[in-house]
Amino acid sequence: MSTQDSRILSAEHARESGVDQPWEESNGAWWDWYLSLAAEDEGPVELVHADPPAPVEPLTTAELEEELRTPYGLTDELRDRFREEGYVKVPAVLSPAALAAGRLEVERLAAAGDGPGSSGFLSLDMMWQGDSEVLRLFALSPRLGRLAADLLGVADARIYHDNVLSKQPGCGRTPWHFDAHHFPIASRDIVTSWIPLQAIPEGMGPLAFAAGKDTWKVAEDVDFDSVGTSYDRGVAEAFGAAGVRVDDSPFALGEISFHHAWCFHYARGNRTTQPRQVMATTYFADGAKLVDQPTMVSGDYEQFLPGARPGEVIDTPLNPVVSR
Ligand SMILES: O=C(O)CCC(=O)C(=O)O
Repeated sequence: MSTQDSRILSAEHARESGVDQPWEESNGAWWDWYLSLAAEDEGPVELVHADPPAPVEPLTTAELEEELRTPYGLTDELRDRFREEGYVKVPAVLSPAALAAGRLEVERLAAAGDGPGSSGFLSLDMMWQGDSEVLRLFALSPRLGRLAADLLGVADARIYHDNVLSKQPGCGRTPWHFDAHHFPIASRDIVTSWIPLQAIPEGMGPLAFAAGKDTWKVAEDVDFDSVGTSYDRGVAEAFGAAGVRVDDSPFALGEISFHHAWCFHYARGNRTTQPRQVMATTYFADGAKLVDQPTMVSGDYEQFLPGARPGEVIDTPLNPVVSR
């Protein structure tokens, strides 16, 4: 698919290039649209051979539950880094055997479904509501939920949604964006954990972050473009001109990142022969409200916050507290 292809939007959405309208299609279609807003990666497009992750005996469900329940022990240095930079990469959060259990499950579910959309990006969301005990344990993990609450500096965190983000070999860039743009939650206390299920070398498209808690202001005046790549290019130019530090470093096995909802991030395409398998879970502060007017950029939010009412505190059965 051409990255300029605006046919991914329905006729009505394409006619109106504004975003003040609800998203009317599936979450998978939302990702296909979103990736169509990315400019092409620079450099060669040939795929580089990568071996599958080395086989590791996965944890049993009971062992996984224990690991995902046990607190991590966040250091002040990592917490302060998150608050200064808007993101942090936390080392050795999960064991290779826990990640192996997650990866096996993601591969099973990816094979069972309809496969990735036209972009080569497979997004499976709300997996904790499905039949997978393993993905439920990851999504509702107190270890991860407590890390989210402590980084945000709030008493408790609720889950907004979980996602499997499988970027197939050859899938292009994820464009520059910040999540607050598409989260319909009226709070600054929102964070996403990004959990690679294998090490992610540079060529596989590690999530990359614009450092600095106020860096979003640098791109504040770039107009959002719902049909072309000008927003992605405009944000990159604004950051380049302002000398913003971009952290596009690889992820070691077990390392996971947390990015604040106002932290700009993007990911290069996957130029390797292996799928880039990731889980991502978004958390928000207990007590936060739904915004007054969700838009199409909010995606299929009613799936994630069923029954939540504009302007009211979010407290639905699909958004339990996960920090304890
Ligand atoms: O995995 C990707 O390429 C993008 C993920 C992302 O933007 C996010 O988790 O906030």
